Amino acid sequence: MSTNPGEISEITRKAFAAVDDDNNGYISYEELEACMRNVAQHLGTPEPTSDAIRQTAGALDANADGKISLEEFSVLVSDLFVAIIEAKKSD
Ligand SMILES: [Ca+2]
Ligand SMILES: [Ca+2]
Repeated sequence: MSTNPGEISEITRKAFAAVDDDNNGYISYEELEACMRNVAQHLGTPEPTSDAIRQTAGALDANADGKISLEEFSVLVSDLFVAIIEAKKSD
């Protein structure tokens, strides 16, 4: 998998648009919750608790305005990529 910055920002934009259900340019806590529950269902893992969702939302919402911007969301995606790359290294 290639991970050049252009591709990462493209993936970030697509992922953000997928989670931003009402297309208002921000991910609300409710949209994040729906996304996390969906992902858990797809992976067959237990649904995240309300606490886990609040924690994730709070961690992403860097300026604490109650919504997650593309900029804030991109931090999560970059972290995911770093985690994937690190995991590959240890293979
Ligand atoms: Ca939204
Ligand atoms: Ca925010």
